[in-house]
Formats: sequence, structure tokens, C-alpha cells
Amino acid sequence: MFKKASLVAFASAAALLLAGCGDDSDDTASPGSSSAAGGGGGGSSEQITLGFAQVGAESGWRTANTDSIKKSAEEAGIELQFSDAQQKQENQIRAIRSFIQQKVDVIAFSPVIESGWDAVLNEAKRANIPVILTDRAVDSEDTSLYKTFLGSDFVLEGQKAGEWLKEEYADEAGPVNIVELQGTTGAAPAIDRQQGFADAIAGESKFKMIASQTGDFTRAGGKQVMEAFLQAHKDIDVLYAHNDDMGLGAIEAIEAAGLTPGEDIKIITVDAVKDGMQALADGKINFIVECNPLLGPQLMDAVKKVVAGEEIPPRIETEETTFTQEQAKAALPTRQY
Ligand code: GZL
Repeated sequence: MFKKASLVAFASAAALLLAGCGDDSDDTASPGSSSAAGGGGGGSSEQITLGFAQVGAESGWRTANTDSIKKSAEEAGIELQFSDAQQKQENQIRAIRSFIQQKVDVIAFSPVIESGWDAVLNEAKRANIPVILTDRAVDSEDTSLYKTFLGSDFVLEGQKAGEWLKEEYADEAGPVNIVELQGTTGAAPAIDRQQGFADAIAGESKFKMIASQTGDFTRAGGKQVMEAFLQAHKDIDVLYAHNDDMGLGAIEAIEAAGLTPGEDIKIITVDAVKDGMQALADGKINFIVECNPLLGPQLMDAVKKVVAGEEIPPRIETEETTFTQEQAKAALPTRQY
């Protein structure tokens, strides 16, 4: 069955052959883009072309997520047009428009922030190109704009972090002063992890959120904001960081201030990437809520089903757990990312 992208490639190849020269491949997805292995534009009639607009390369989690998507596309024989938006929504929108022009079979992306997608998603809908959301959600009212959202429950992740804190301080009267390093402003994981954590500790007045600010999911951001927190507050008991990378940056600031991370200031993070798990095993972090980045296999399965016209569930949730310091020591030797 010829796919649209192959028909276009076939037509342009035929035209070029008649013209007797040139090349029918077209890799101009968008700046910072690449077409991974799996065969170029004029592949077999069964060749599926997937356009993927990635957030960026801001954290260890993102790197693992990108690796999973590229590896899974290759294994599935799906041609991947990949774009890195450097954490800018306008770059993701530009990449999606480029995928529409290229008439890819499916578009998938991880929306850097929740809002501002309706226009470009309606363009994809008018072009009859199905869209799959991975990792992060959009706040659009119109759920017909995408086939499914494949990713974690970030509110639950925040709740798991709050539940651990309540356990940890069950026998203490408090006050327990908490500072929070939020993820990227407007991003679904930042909004939901903050909400879930706040919901979990809401019933206990001993927990005081004394400062909360975005570190943009990066180590540099986490270090910079934690330095400011330490300057402003001499009585911080707990840091809740929305990802390992900000937590690792904060550890640098805590140690530079002459304090002991994991003891003077207890630290809870989210992700469970290798560097975070090492810090947990070393006692510098106290608890990590896992957020699974290995979405590649489930994404490629969904892409093939969508192209084949099969129904897929509107929500595909990823499996994930939590880690204490002891569990991190046991898990590290076989950690995939
Ligand atoms: C969560 C993902 C977040 C990670 C961060 O699914 O979107 O973005 O928790 C990453 O590490 O930057």
C-alpha cells in the first residue's frame, strides 16, 4: 500500500528520472534536525515516515528519551525525521509545519509547554496527518487533534514524592521548611508535579513551602536557583526538585555552602536517571520518583497501528516506580539509562 510520503517520493523520482538527474531525498525537516536510519524518502511502499519534534537536550532524561525513540525507529524500520527544538516552542511548531510539508505519515512530539498548539495541530488535521503526543500533554480542549497521549502521570509522581516526605517526617512536629525547584514554566510535568506534591502534603500544617522557583529542568538552573535559596533562607530542611538534573545542580550549591546534601537538607527528585541514582546511592539524594523515558517501543507500536488504521487508546500510561537509597544501590548495576 503506497503511503503519501512514498507516493510523493515516487512521483518526484519519476520526474527526476525523466529529467535524467538529481536526488529525490528531502531531509530539510527543520534546523537542528536529522533523518535517522531506516531508509530515505523513496523507500519501499511499506516504508512509514515519522516526523518527531523533540523538546531539546536539557537533561539526562531527555537524552535517554531521544536515544529510545531513535533506536526504536531503526528497529521498527520506520524512517525518522528528527528535530531538536532547543526547548523553544516556536522551533517545535516550525518542525511540525515542515513535517506537514513533507507529507510524513505520522507526526509525534513532546510539547515543551502545555498551551499554544491548536493552530498547528489543526494544520496537521487538515493535512490528514495523525499526531501522537509523547511524554508531555497539551491543554487543548479539542482531543480530536491527536490520536493518543503516551507518557507518565506527573500528578501521581508529585504525590509519590509528597507521600515519602510525610513518612520521613511522621514523628516530627515540625516546622519542616521546603524549597522547590520547578521544571520549565508552563510544562505539563512542572505544573502537575507541583500540584501532586502540594496535594499530598496539604493536610499537614508542619510542612512549609518557603520558596518555589523554576530551574528549567537543567543542572545549571538548579544550581543557580538553589544558590539564591540558600542566600535567602538559613533554615531549609527539604528540597523537592522536579527532576534529577536540577537536584544535582542544587547539590553543588549545597556543598559549596558548606552543607551536607541528604543530611542537612534532604532531597527528593524525579526521573531516576543514572547520575541521579548514583547520588541517591551515595546518600546525597534521599528519594527518587522514577519517570520512564524509554517511550520508543510504545511510540513505534502506536505509529504502526495508526498507519494501519487500527484504533489505539486515547491515553497510554508508562510503568514506573520509586527508589530509596538502598534500592538505588541494588538497581544501579543494571540501570539502562
Ligand atoms: C518528563 C519530562 C521531563 C523530565 C525532565 O516526562 O518531560 O523533562 O522529568 C525533562 O528531566 O527535562
